[in-house]
Amino acid sequence: MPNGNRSLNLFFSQNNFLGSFNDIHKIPNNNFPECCFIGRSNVGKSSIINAITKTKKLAKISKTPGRTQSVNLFEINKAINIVDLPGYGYAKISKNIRDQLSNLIESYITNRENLAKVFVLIDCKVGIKSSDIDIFDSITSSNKNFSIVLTKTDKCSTNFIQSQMASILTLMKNYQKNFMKIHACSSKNNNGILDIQKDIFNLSKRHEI
Ligand SMILES: Nc1nc2c(ncn2[C@@H]2O[C@H](COP(=O)(O)OP(=O)(O)O)[C@@H](O)[C@H]2O)c(=O)[nH]1
Ligand SMILES: [Mg+2]
Repeated sequence: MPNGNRSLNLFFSQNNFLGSFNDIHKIPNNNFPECCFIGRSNVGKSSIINAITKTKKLAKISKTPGRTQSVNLFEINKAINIVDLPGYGYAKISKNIRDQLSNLIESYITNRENLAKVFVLIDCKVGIKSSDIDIFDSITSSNKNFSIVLTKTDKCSTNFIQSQMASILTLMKNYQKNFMKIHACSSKNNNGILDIQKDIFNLSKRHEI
């Protein structure tokens, strides 16, 4: 399927930024299924949303970790929402703000009714940290589904990517009920982005019925 991604790129290019929100009760509800991207600061959340939607405009790529401190909502093709969540685990912001952000993330995951899937981003080189485990636990206690996305694979060898995936899959045995899949991708060379686009597209179809 050499041009298999052309129609998906077209699908994702129909997108709208609906706004940034600091209070989960203020996020508008258009009743489309929603997926969100979450992960430690600097893991590549904004870059991956840009890569998926094939635009540089949508998510502001911050070179300063911890800068994105609100919930950013995008609507794709009047069919599905994508959410860019604030990063966690960034040591250089005050404990007060860190607590506020983790409350915002937790409250979003727990209360957002149309949230169909959480993509937890893990930097391939860095691997899983305890703050990621806290997120897996929050997601599973809210009984939401999640997939893991290994990011920045352009910086790692194929062998390293394989071994990182294998060790994460071992850990995921503890999360069998809610863990769906592991993706490996790079927003720099676009490897693996098509796979994530397909996943999100399927999510929008499943909820049309
Ligand atoms: N090499 C490489 N760098 C990346 C990739 N994705 C993001 N980055 C870089 O990592 C930094 C943080 O990315 P960003 O998307 O802002 O991360 P966020 O804080 O999670 O939103 C930026 O300097 C990006 O250019 C990738 O796939 N490969
Ligand atoms: Mg960001």
